[in-house]
Amino acid sequence: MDIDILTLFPQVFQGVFGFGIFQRAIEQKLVSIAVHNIRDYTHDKHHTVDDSPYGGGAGMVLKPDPVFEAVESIKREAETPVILLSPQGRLFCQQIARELAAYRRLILICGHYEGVDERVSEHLVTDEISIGDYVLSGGEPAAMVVIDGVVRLLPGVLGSAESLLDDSHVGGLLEYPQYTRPAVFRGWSVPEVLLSGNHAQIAQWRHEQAIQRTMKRRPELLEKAELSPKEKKLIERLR
Ligand code: J9Q
Repeated sequence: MDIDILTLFPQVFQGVFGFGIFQRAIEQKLVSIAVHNIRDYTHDKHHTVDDSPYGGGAGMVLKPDPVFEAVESIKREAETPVILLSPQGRLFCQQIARELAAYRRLILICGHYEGVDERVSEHLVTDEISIGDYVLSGGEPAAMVVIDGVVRLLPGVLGSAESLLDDSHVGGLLEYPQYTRPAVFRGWSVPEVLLSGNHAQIAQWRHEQAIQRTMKRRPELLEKAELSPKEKKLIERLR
């Protein structure tokens, strides 16, 4: 997959993709990431990228022309999504990550905190994505989140063990608690059942923990989760 990032702050991405799964994926040519400075697509002496809003008000708005020119400079197929990261977008989730992972190429535009000329959203962008309801100073951290979520789904990026683990997450429940050595740390013991060697009992305990945790911390996830009749009974019992 080829990913193009359009930003006013290309330095922010320096080094971000140099570690872990990204580094491997890039080395294996499974992904290629190009960062473009929107300012390079201005033509005036001062390389102006933003201006005050028509109608008045505080702050600056990202001008449309350099953004259009930057996108148009990228060779792309007609179906390539042009994605604006903005608080007005649809909320990023695993389903959207899967959807985006199916494309050959993605173009991501990092907006300004103060806003982007609406003609960019209306006539250039094909998809607008938000990573949640909080204020960021720009779309850059949101682009990193989306890229992380998408790249790990590309064939060959994760090892088979990690992929297997990943599949189990998609059931819609939170994870059960994990422990590693030592069995007693500062007086806090690992739950007895995990040391028992009884794999059926361990699996059942983990499943109960996942359901209990989800009930307590993210009850709205349970509403959407695909649950077996057995699981529904268990929830009733735990309630
Ligand atoms: C560009 N707050 O916030 C949440 N998802 C994206 C954003 C965002 C923001 C400001 C500028 C994107």
